[in-house]
Amino acid sequence: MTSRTLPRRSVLSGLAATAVAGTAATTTTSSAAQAVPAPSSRAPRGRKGRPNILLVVVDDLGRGEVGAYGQQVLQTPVLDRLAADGIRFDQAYATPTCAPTRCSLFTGQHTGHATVKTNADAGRGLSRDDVTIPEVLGRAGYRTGLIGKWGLGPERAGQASHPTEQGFDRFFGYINQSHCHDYWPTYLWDDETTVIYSENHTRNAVYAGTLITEQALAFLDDAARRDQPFFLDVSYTTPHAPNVHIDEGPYGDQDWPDGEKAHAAQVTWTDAQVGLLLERLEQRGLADDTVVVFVSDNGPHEAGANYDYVNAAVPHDADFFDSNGGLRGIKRDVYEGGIRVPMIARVPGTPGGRVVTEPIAVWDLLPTFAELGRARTPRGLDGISFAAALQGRAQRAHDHLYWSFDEGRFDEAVRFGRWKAVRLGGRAVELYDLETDEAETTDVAAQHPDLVRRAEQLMAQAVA
Ligand SMILES: [Ca+2]
Repeated sequence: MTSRTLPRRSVLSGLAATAVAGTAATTTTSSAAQAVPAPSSRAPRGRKGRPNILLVVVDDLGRGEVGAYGQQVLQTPVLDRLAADGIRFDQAYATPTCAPTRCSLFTGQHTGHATVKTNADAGRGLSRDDVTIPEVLGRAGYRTGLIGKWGLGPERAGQASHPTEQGFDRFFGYINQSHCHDYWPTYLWDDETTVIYSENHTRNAVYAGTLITEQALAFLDDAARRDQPFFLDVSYTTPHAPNVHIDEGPYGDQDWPDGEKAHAAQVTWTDAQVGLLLERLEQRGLADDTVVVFVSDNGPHEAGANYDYVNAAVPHDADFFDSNGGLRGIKRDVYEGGIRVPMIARVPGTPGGRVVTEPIAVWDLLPTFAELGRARTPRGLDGISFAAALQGRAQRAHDHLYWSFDEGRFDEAVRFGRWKAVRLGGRAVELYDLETDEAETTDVAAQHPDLVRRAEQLMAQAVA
């Protein structure tokens, strides 16, 4: 294996240093005034000064399950280190469930406008009209890969929603989002074909998460030999149910129910996989040229789930490890616990240990990555670029953020500034002041009829 020698200095350092030096302060970061490296005097070679982007998406990891967000029991040393070296987003949002988050993430639209608004929509998947992150970056010369969970379409090669039809040069993993939770699958997809592993589900067969890491590392090895920037999305399916794992990790001696030990092992295993990816970036000389973003797709779950390769449902309680970190609700809620997720980024050449408190959402990733990659940003997005926050500059704020959840009942939420409005099943709008009541305990709608009217207008506009 040969690897190309890359310039040691980050391709981003000059940009970030200039940006921070040119801005007196930012209200959104805790250490923006720290010294940053001097701008590079050398023009970046090969990749034309555009960073690689490594996006790691995990499944149902709660904000409270990460040490950097206050978790005391579950071990997440890699993510804690990533936050120390980079940025912890304190108010990062996804949607209440898997498929809508992935659609919003890839297309820059909230669930009022996205093609896949519910998990049920995932069976239909993305359309040819959807413009995705890999399409946007691919047109700008990026090599693009998705390794792991897709969950945005039916299992047929060549049709509109297939990852390789939505801009990915390389795809390995699961198409169907129910299939994603078969951790010992009989088959996985490899570009447009399937690879068969066994005739039957068996806990002794290959663990899919290990294959996901192997294929992601292979993508990075390949990327290091190319004179081309890359966008790689590694989407792990843990720590989603079922609550089973290859081993109990560091928790074998704990006097916990089996489901909690397995869940804990999933969390720490997932953290370790991120460590393997970061280590490979270093080994291949890519780390100084690569922006890393880690995010979960929704709040924590407490599903037991009886899958056909697990003999019985293995319960897990979201309160056992305080997985939502004291917020209200879990996955499938439009309260903060369902949608506010752990999100950590590392940007070479910028100060570490920063905390960004400005609200941002997964639908901001498309315009953010487009700006970083100097690609053309599509018009009409709900997302806005948070490249400024990544680079330590003052971040433009969203006017508002919108969420919906449509599984049996229609729930909506909208956030504007400090205010968060929630409407469950068409009932009266609830209003919370997140500045003083982050846990959404006290409905103040009656005291603020004007804000309730504004929330109702924003909700109506969001689905118009
Ligand atoms: Ca999920």
